Amino acid sequence: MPRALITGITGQDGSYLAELLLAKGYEVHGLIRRSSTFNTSRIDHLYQDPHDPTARLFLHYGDLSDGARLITLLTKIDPDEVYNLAAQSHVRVSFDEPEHTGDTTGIGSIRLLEAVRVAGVKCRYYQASSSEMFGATPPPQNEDTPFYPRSPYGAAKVYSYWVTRNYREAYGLFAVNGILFNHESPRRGETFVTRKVTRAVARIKAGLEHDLYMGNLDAVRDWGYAPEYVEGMWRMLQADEPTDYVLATGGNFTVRDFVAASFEHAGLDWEKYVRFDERYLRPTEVDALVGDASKAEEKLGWTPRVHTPELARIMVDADLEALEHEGRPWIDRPNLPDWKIPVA
Ligand code: NAP
Ligand code: F7E
Repeated sequence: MPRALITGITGQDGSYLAELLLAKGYEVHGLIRRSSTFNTSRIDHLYQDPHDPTARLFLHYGDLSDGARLITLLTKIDPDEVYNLAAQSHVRVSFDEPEHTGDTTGIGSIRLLEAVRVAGVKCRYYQASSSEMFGATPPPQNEDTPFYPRSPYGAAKVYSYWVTRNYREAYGLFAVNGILFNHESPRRGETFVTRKVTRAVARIKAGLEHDLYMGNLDAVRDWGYAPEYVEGMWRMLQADEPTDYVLATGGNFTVRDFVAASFEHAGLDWEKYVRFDERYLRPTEVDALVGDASKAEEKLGWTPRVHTPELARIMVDADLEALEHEGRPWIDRPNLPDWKIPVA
């Protein structure tokens, strides 16, 4: 049975990747951070009692800031595949917490690579690189496009990209960078622009909110569907040779387009609800990211099926449905674990 370690398993991508690998018959190990509240809501549906002899999902406390712990875990788990998805992943927040972002999103990767090397583990390694590394370089962007990061987050990802390549060249590690363009889903964090919008649409439709405050509506992005992108990550580690790939849809939409499509899907006129607030602007913006994923298509047979307009509809529908269930989860979702059932 192949064994995988996922850092960032509690995040959007980590949860979909865990699902995919379990469905493929893997034993899956996930790194989770200690938190004073539960932080596993995206993977609770996958939880298995570790006392069950058929259990294939195991969670371990750890943090990318703790290199010694990473060595201990790599030695103990001895994985065939390591997916490094953990990061402080919010671009705007990286301007508020630049040092922390550098420590986790940047140095965290070399701590993990060193743990792989020092533990002597023979595994394949995936690094979650980002289109934010292209920053100010105009689209379309592919694997040969020069990097010009525009945030502490983008700069930290460039560092992680290069150390991943360096461990491939220096130590012969099967290490790849997936340079992924924005990918979203109903599990997207609530402060990224797509989810912020679709969640607000549902709440406005339900009469719970009226105004939605936003920043730069002119930014152009190429938004794809996260479950398809994690499948691309897996394909990268099954290839014959380690190399780096862009995953993107090639679509070209402004934030305003996404807002308009989402409100329209719920039968609302966005201009009646959306307001401007400068707090959502970034000191330096990335104006346009549009990817060219032809290498992944040619070498991995990877092609995205869900494009941005359909993605907006999927996310609005999911947020409308979640809101419908929010008030009475114990009736509509009888299989919820009992610690999630609100006290009446
Ligand atoms: P996400 O939802 O923000 O998840 C980030 C994960 O990292 C969470 O599980 C988080 O744990 C964990 N984490 C944060 N700091 C950590 C630390 N110091 N030690 C251990 N774990 C830590 O991000 P995502 O959207 O799934 O993205 C996955 C990866 O792909 C990230 O590296 C992101 O930067 C990169 N990426 C994302 C996109 C995109 O469009 N989604 C595009 C390109 C690249 P908690 O749950 O405890 O916070
Ligand atoms: O912003 C604009 C904002 O925060 C998208 C991360 O997954 O993808 C993501 O980074 C755009 C930007 O994502 C608001 O200025 C306008 O131009 O959803 P976002 P991001 O910065 O593109 C890359 C590939 C990653 O690697 C990252 O981890 O939307 N925008 N108004 C806004 N953005 C937010 N968050 N909130 C607003 O109110």
